[in-house]
Amino acid sequence: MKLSIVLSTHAARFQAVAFKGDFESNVNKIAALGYDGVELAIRDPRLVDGAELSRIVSGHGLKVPAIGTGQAWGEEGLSFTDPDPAIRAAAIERTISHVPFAAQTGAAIVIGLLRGIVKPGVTHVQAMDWLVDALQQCCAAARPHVVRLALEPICRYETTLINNLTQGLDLLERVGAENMGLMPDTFHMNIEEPVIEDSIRACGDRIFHFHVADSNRWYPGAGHLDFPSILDALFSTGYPGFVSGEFMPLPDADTSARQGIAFLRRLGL
Ligand code: LER
Ligand code: MN
Repeated sequence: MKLSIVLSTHAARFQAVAFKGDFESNVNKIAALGYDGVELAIRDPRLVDGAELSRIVSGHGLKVPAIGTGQAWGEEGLSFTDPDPAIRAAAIERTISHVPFAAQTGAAIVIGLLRGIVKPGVTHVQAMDWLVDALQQCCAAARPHVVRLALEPICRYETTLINNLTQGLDLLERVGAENMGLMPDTFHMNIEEPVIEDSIRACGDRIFHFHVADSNRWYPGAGHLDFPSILDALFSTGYPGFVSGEFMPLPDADTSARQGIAFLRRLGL
């Protein structure tokens, strides 16, 4: 099993990110703990030096399996489904601006909360139409660079747009792009899926990236999720990618990262 962990390139408000702060020392720590990759949360590619990030990451023998984009929503309010067309256009432009670094590193671009929530005065149907249109534009821009996008089903407490994998698969049908897939997150699936393993198996080869946290959003092993069974379902689809830790830095970032990898490695997958 290839394991990565989410690392923010800047301090961020989102609490379920284990490592924030000084980039190189965090990469160093993550590599020393035995992870194979870092998933980078990047608010705006213009604020980072992609070549320098790549140099640091690969210098520690790590890969970048995915780029998280949610800070553009969390810190700036950009979304594909905002009633203001200028904000929707900025969200599309921001997503497309991740393509060069994604192409350089082979990372998938994750679409989490950048999809937005259904704002007052907007119907769900309208929001879905905007979402489909935005994803089609982003996928078309990414395709020539062989870059993939991964939409994350997110639980009802954070959005009303695409809460579960079935809705995610329906969305993929509507978008109709082969470089668009899903990123299931075990924390969200624990809330939304009737049977987590069945939902994963139904995705087949449409899983482009995968987040793990336990039921309480602590590191895997700290809650009651059945990770041997969940990961068995994931790998039964032929999933070749990374299992990426996105959990709260509790009791502290170092302990959570260490305990998470120790638990997952013990599974022997
Ligand atoms: C991001 O990957 C995620 O899981 C969301 O809960 C962000 O709010
Ligand atoms: Mn997630």
